Amino acid sequence: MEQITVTSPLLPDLEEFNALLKEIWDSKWITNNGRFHKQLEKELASYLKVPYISLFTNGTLPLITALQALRVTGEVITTPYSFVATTHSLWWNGIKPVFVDVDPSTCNLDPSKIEAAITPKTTAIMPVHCYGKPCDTKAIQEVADKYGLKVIYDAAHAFGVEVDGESILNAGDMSTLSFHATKVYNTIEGGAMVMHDEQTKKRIDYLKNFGFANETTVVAPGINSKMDEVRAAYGLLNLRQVDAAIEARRKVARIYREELRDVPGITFFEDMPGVRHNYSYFPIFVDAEKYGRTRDQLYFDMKSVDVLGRRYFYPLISDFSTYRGLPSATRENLPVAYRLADTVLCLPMHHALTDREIERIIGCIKKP
Ligand code: T4K
Repeated sequence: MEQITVTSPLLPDLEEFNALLKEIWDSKWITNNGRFHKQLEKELASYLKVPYISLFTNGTLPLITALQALRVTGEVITTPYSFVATTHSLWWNGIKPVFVDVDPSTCNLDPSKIEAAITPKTTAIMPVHCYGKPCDTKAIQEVADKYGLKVIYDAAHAFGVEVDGESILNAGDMSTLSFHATKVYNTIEGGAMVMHDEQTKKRIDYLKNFGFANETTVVAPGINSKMDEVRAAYGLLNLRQVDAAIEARRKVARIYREELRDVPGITFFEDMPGVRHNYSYFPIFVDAEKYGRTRDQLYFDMKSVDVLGRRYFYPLISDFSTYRGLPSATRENLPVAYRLADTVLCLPMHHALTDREIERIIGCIKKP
């Protein structure tokens, strides 16, 4: 039987893409703030309901660049329950990550635990809207304001997520997105940063282009993290079909919930009131005693019949060798995150899953 993967990329129509490629070829302008780059920034700002956005070549470099731009140093409070890129961005800036435990109802940084982790060296908080579920941005901002801390949201999973009609990307000082092939919206590789004002956008645009302000002036030690014209054109086409893709994902989530609601030992998240979700991931949590199999048994049983769930995010970032020695990386400090990481399994979730495939996946989970 055919393999079912955890995700499958949203691909533009090849003929339409070829037509745009022809335009790029004819123009001979293939990168460095070209026509499609400008158009994609404009269309994304409007689609995402954000004032300013800057495209990047992936979702990791905007994190690294945001820390540079805000001159974050010392210690940053962050979540261990994410993809390694979140914490790596701190490491690349010589910043010490301080892990704080997460809230079991969202998998996101628990705001009530942040204050206890603040020291005189703390300069910022880097939360993640894990699986696209919005963080408690209000509570996080309250702590940040009280201690004069910057807030940079890793919103890699949160494309198009809104709370009460407002984009979640407008929270904090900056938010970053990933447009990797595995995301709800992709430009093959790609990413972006969202900011509040024109001045900051200008500064970020300099920073992602080596720091060049004009042909002869370098205003800062920037990096090269520009998106090229080919991927910007691909992104423009995918933007036209992303709403349909999110709707298809919503239907998959609805079937999963209906079918798995009564399976003992399997739990999952419901939609949050007032939130426009993007259904980027569908994590389930396995209580081995009630379910009769551990998470890993289920994961390998599924794998043996070519149904590939993924244990996002196991192991925790704090468990990788780079971070394991940090004082905040202990199981005692992070009991919730460890429990979640030990029991989570992300089911296949994408726009192109067929009813037969969904049935096959559910069959694996319901199998006694
Ligand atoms: N912050 C957070 C919270 C993130 O989750 C991420 C990335 C970042 C920051 C950094 O953003 P980027 O710099 O990556 O833009 C994937 C992705 O590589 C990574 O982007 C993502 N998070 C992470 C959660 O997942 P893998 O190693 O699990 O992907 P991989 O290659 O095993 O692919 C998974 C499945 O997707 C495959 O089994 C099949 C399907 N697939 C994948 C690719 C690449 C395709 O069908 N076609 C493809 O081209 O990391």
